[in-house]
Amino acid sequence: MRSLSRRRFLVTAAVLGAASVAPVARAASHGAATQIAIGTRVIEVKGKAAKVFALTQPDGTHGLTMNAGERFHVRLTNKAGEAALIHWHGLTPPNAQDGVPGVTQPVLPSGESHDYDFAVPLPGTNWMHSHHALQEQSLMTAPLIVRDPGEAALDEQEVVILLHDFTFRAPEEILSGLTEGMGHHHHGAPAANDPHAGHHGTSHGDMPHDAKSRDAMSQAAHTDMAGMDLNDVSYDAYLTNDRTLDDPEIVRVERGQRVRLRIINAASATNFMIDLGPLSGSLTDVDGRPIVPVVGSRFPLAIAQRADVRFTLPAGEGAWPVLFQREGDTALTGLILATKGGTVAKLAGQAHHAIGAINREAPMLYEAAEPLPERRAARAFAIALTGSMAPYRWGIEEKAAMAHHAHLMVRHGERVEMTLANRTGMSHPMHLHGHHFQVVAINGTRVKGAVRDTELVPAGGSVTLAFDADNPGKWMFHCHNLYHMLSGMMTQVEYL
Ligand SMILES: [Cu+2]
Repeated sequence: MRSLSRRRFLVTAAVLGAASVAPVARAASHGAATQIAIGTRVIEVKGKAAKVFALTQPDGTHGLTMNAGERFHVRLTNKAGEAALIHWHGLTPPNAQDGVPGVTQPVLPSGESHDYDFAVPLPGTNWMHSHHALQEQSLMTAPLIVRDPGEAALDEQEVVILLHDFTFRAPEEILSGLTEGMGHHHHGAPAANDPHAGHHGTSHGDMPHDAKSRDAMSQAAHTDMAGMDLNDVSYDAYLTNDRTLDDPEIVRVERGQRVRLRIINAASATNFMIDLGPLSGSLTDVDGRPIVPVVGSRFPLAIAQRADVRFTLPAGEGAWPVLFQREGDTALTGLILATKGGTVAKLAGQAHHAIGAINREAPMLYEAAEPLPERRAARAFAIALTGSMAPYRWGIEEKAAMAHHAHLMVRHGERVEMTLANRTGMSHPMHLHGHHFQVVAINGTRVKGAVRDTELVPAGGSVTLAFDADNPGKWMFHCHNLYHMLSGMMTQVEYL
C-alpha cells in the first residue's frame, strides 16, 4: 500500500469498505442483467456505406459503462446472423466467462444468448471484442468502461475514443492474401513503381492477387530506417468513433473544462501515436491501470492497448483536434473538442511526415502507481517470438515448457515471469487474458514498469512480464495483431 497515491488509496478503501460493510450490493447481481446484442449496423466511410458489426444495448448504447465494485451481469444475445463470441478485454473473470471460443466456452450460435455474472473489483478503460474468426476486423468491438466511484465527484468530462483500422475488403481476403504466395516477397522492394501501391479500389473480383500485392507493397513502403516492418496490411481508412477526418466527431466542451480521454486502440493491425497538438496532457492510466503520470502531447498506443489522458482546456473559446497517426505512415484519424464559440477548421487526413516505430518515437517506459508486491518468481519462461512476413507465419516458442505440454504450465499461487525475446522484424502487442502483469524488465534491465494486460515487444527487443497466478484456468496468451494471432502467434497459460 505504500506506493498508492492518496487519491487511489481513498478510492481503494472506499471500494473495499463498500464491499465489506454492504454485501447487499451483491444482490444487484440477481436483478435484471444488462442486455448486449451482437448485431450489425451500417456506417458511412469516405462516402460509401459499409455494413459492420455492433455491440449494443437495447437503447442503442454502444458497449457498456459500469462502476468498479459492481458485478458484470450481462446477457449477451447473438443477433449477428453468424456464430460469434465476445471477450471482455481488461476484465479478469472466472475462466469460463472469458469469451474465447473452444478454449473457455463454445462459440455462441446466432439466435442464442449467454449469461455472464462476475465481480469487477478494479476500475479501468477496457473494451469488448469478438475472439472468433476475423470479426474484430469488421468492428465487433465496443468500449467497456469501468468507472471509479471515488472519482464521481471530479468535474471531469469523459470522452471515450475507439480507434479502428477499416477496410472495404473482406478480412478473410486480407488473411489469405498475406498467407498465400508470399514466398517471393523481398524486403525493401521498391513500392513506388508498383501500379498497385497507391490503389485503393475495393473490387473483390481480382482477389487474392490484388490483396497480396497491396499488402506486400504496403509493408515494403512502411519499413523504417532500421529495416523493421511496421505495417503488413493496407487499409482504406482509420476511424475514430466510426468517423474519418473528412467528417469527424465534434465533442462539445466548456471553456477551461477538465477532460479525461479514454482512448481504446481497437484496431486489428495498426499501432497509433496519440497527438494532442498544442495541448499537453497527463497520461494517468495504461490498459486501465494507474501509472505515475507522464506529461506530454504525444503518447504511443499499440494494438489493443488503452490510454487515459487528462488535461484542462484553455480558458477561452476554441477547438482542439485530438489526433492519432498511424505508425510508419502519414495517415491520421481523430476527433475535435470544441467550445460553443470555437471555430472548427477542416483537418487534413494526412500528416506532413510519416512517423517511425511508435516505441522509438516516444518512450513507453512507465512506472506502475500500484505495482505488484515484490516477490521472487517461482517460475520463469524464456519465450521466443518467431516468424516472418515471408512466409507469413508467426509463433511463440518456449522449448523447456512446451516440450511436454503444448502450453505454458503454471501453478496456482505462483509468481510467474515470462521473458519475451522478439526474434522477428515486427513489433508484437502481446496480450495475456485473465490477469494483469507488470513489466519488470526491458532488454534485460530490471524496471518497475506499468501494470497492464497488453505490452508491445519491439522488433529485436525483449521484455519480461511478471504476474501472480491467481485465476485458474486456460488463458489465451497471444499477439493482438489479428493476422499474427491467426497465423500462429498464440498459446495458452494453463494451470497445473
Ligand atoms: Cu504480432
